[in-house]
Amino acid sequence: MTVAMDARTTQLADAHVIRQGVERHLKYSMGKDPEHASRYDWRVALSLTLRDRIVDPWFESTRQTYAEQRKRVYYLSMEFLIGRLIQDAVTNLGLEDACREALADLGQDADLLMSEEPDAALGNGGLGRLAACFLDSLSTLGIAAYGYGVRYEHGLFRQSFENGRQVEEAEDWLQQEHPWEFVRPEVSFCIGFGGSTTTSSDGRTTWQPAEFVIAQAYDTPIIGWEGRWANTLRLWAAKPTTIFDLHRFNAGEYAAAAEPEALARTLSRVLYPDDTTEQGKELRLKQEYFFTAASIQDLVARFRREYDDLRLLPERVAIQMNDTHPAIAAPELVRILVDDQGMAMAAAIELAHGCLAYTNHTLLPEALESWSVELFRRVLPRHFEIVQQIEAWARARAGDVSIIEHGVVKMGDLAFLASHRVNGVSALHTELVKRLVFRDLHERHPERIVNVTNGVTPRRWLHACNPSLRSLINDTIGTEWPDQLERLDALAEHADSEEFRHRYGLAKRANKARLARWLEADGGPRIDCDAIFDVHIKRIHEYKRQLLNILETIAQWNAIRAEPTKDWVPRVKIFGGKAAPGYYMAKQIIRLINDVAAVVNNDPVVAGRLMVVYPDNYNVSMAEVVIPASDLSEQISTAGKEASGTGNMKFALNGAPTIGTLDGANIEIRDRVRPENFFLFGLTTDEVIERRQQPGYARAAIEASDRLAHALDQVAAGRFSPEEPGRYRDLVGNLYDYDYFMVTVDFDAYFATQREVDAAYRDQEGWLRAAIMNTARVGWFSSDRAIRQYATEVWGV
Ligand code: 26Q
Repeated sequence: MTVAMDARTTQLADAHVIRQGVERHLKYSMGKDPEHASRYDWRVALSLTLRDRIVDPWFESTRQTYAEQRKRVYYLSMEFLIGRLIQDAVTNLGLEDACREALADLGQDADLLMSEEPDAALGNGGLGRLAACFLDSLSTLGIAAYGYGVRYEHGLFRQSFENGRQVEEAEDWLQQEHPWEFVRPEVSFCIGFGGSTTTSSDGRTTWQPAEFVIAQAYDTPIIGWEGRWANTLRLWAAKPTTIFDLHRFNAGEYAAAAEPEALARTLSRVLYPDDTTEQGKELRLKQEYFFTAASIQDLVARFRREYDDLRLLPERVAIQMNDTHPAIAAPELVRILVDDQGMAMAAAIELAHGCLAYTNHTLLPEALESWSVELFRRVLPRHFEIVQQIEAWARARAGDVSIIEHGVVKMGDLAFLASHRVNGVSALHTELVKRLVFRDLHERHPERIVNVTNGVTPRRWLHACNPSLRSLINDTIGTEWPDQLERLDALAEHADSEEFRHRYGLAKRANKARLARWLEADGGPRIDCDAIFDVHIKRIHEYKRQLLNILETIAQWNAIRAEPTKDWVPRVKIFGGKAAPGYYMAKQIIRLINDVAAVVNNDPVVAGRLMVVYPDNYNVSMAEVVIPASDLSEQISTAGKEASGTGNMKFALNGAPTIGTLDGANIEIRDRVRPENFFLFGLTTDEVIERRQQPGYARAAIEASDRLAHALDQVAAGRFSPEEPGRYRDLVGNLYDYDYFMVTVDFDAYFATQREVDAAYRDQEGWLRAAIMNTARVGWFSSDRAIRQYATEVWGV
């Protein structure tokens, strides 16, 4: 048989099995006959069918891990932004065509079903999406691993716009059946809070918590590339120890009877919609402890089932803390070893230290977690004592260090000192972590901080989301690249082929048309596919400088109006992103973008040559449509503020050159794609620090730039908010007086670089060449490479 016939036979067989599975689940899991089944029923039946296909490799992976007594990696994260899972399963199992065929036989449209799956949005942004990409790579590489997190009832809020303003609504992904998970009622742990500690005459301390909740496990299998391996994402839901107060119910106090349940459930009810500031203090601390304690207790129990000797822990267990949110893992592990297992304190700390590692994701001082001693002690009295012990242990080794200082517990310092490795997420960020965040600790432990630059999974971020480019790549260099992404390098030589460039251009064009259709269906305006699709999608934050982008838009609008007959390169500015609900400035920026869109998009003089579109509720699924359609990637953070960025990698991979600053992973991307294929502008990190010392730097920058001054005057005077002329007076005033993020200082360079982009885009052949070089040169940014680095440099697996 030929290879092609072989493949066709397999596909037919797969399609047959899928079809049978869907029919069976429709009937026996959903209780529907095909005549009366809704699209929801079909979708869940499909998901269950795919899940069935994952179970065997999942069992096999677990068996192998036990048989070989492998070291396991535990990835603890408050966030897992995994998005939709049907496409993911189909991609990794190689069932794309079979699925489509099976569903067509059943009279169903596979793409439609998949597009109706709700996003699992258990995260805010980069840190949560990174955790999801890492799970994908851990399974692809066949590393025995567990993701541990919280099964939030409500993921990140739904965003809509009312008169341009962000409005938040509770997200409700669990309203519908979530077919991917297995509930594990038998895997539950009792998690305590509050109370006090007592020390007996033999010196043993015990903790008597004042209240308890149950942490119950829900497992989602995570299948790797080609279904070779599967790991588990275990999410904890909070349940009450007593479900219901029957006495109160019988006394007619119906609401009060349900109180124990309501109270416990708040612990896993919502994801904190904030990625900068600490807030909701007590509940947040309890959430962190809740999922971390359950995870540590679970992994120790698993270890105990296999081994008698606790001293083997660091050989068999690696615990990665995704930022400081799970840093309570350190005292919790020590507490279990000392209080439950009877080990000596110093030995226990030593063992914990051998297991733990910590990834830092931020340089923003306001995002570094700290808890007041009063709160910490009240909620976790025993852990407070242990933190003091860890501090003393660290002092004995490294001198005058502190975790508790000025009445607060510094979680970054705790995570650093309790870990044997600490890593930054890009080369620059790692250097800045050494220089700024942990300067003193780094001097004392110069070997501890290492760099592991982030990565993204090419399965989701190229193979699945960009079918047109995927087939071109397959035709050109073969199909081995999804788990060996550096093979994309072989595309570079094809950049010289006119034929290849043409086909690459057609793929991009198809994606742009797909986005244009999606936008219109979403209620957005019709956009011109000949225009540059210039995309800025990420959380809204002052340091990410969406304000710089919209001010440049205004300046360009002015330029077009001044010379309406000139041959302008058409551009569509696409924004996407949510602001933390309490972040006033970020919300003002959202409103300004929407206000500018209303004016610019309806200006007959501009006639569609410049448009601003801002679809609401940006999420993973939107990114999957937008990124493949992008021509230009906006990565314009103030230098020194974006730890890494991962969107930057996804854009480059999908053939959108970057306009950006020397910040985070941009620097490494530029090194690889080469400077001529990257639009660089702006102050460097050191220049930013220096400029801040100069009094009146913002005012000076504004006075030196007519373009900027004019745009700011328009905003301040209400040109985009005629019904409320003073709406943006604060926003503009703040720029004059306190432009901390250097929007004014970088404005002229940004504007000029955007004009270079225009010129470059006019030369379509040159542009395509640059786009191809971006795809070809960023294979290194696969999360497989990042995970390999963690495996050797951090975990020792
Ligand atoms: C802390 C306390 C209370 C409430 C919320 C938080 C909180 C929540 C989320 C603090 C930080 C975050 C998220 C941070 C984050 O996403 N950081 C991003 O991490 C990416 C992965 O490393 C990087 O690429 C980005 O540069 C970084 O901004």
